[in-house]
Formats: sequence, structure tokens, C-alpha cells
Amino acid sequence: MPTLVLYGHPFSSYTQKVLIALYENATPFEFRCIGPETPEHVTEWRRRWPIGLFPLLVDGERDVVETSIIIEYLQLAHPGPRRLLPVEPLAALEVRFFDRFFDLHVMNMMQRAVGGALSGDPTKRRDGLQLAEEKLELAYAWLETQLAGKTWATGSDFTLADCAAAPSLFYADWTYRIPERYPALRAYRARLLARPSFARAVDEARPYRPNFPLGAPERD
Ligand SMILES: N[C@@H](CCC(=O)N[C@@H](CS)C(=O)NCC(=O)O)C(=O)O
Repeated sequence: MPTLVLYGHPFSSYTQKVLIALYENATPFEFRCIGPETPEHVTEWRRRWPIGLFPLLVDGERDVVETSIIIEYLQLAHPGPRRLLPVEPLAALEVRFFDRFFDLHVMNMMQRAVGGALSGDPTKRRDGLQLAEEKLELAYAWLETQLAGKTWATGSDFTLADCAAAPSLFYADWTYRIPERYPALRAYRARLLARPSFARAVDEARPYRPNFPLGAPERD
């Protein structure tokens, strides 16, 4: 029986970030989908984390929230063969920085556009998209300067930073397509999509694509 329970939704970018970490290490867990078909999961998740953001990891009596903290917790409490944070402190700091970059400057900017579209208000939709495009353009340009010659975000090892990067860039590209002038970034996104842990999360989320409020493209 797995002791770990993950509350989330397969189509949610932040849920996918944690799923990647779990799949990378083949960590056993039970997934509890937060959705209209399972109101008991919604009630339990809200009771445990009234702030109302997911995913939430439950390990016995312990509730763990915030995806970066969840992934660090998994490494400490349920380590597997693949370290997602390096041992060396400065290398770990670099990984944490890229994790913050993807969450704050890619994932959250993409979510502004999605939130605007979900509001149903045409002005909010337009403003959300405009802001996302401006901010994603800045993020893409900077990432292009960072990724040349690297396999993963911080070098040759797949880390927490790549767990954050995969769903961020996946949905960001649907929101504001990565221009051809950023070939290193486009190639990095393609490598992330080919990574089995993320490919599995993408496949599991496929049935929910019609829910993408900006219109999911045919690619990927
Ligand atoms: N900083 C949080 C962000 C989590 C987050 O924004 N989750 C989204 C789903 S992808 C959510 O719960 N949205 C529900 C809402 O905003 O009401 C983390 O890393 O866990």
C-alpha cells in the first residue's frame, strides 16, 4: 500500500511538475483527482489546505504543499535512484534558481493568460494574453542565452528545474508559441516532451485538452 497520496488534476501544470518527480523515481503513490466527479477528494483537499491550491501531497499525517517543497520533501523522505537536487550546495542553489525562474516567469505568466480567458470577460482575456506574451518573450529570450550547450536546465543532469520547466514550457508554447529565433529553447522543450516521465504526464492529461481555454493546438 503506498503511503503517499497526491491530490491534483492531470491537466494542471503544477500537478504535472510533481508527477514528473514521482515518475522519475518510480515512487509509489495514490493519485486523487480533484474534480467534479470526486467531490470527496475536493472536500478533503480543502480541509487539509484551505488556501485552495493544488497539488497537495499527503504522507501519513503530514501535509506537504508548494511543488518545489514537495519535490525536495520527496528527495528527503522517499529518495529514489535519481537525485533531483544536487548534493553540492551551490549546484543545488542553481537548480532552485531555475526552478523559481520557470515557476515565476514562465508558468505563472502563462497562467495569467489562461485565467483571463477562463474569466469569460473579453477585456480580461485580451489583457491576460498581452501580458503573458510580453513576459514570455522576455523569459524565452533569456532562456535562449542560458540553454546553449546544455541538455537540461542546469547541465547534464535532469533536476527539479526540469520538473518545473516541462509543464511551464509545454503550456507557455500553447499560449505564445516559442519563436523560431530561439532554437535552443525549442530543442529543450522537445527533449522535455520526449522524457518518459513527462511524456507519461502529457498522455494522462490528453483527454482534458478541450478544457484549455485558449484552444489547444493539434501539435504535441
Ligand atoms: N506555487 C504553487 C502554485 C500552485 C497552483 O497555482 N496550482 C493551480 C493548479 S495548476 C491551482 O491550484 N489553481 C486553482 C486556483 O487558482 O483556484 C505551487 O507550486 O504548488
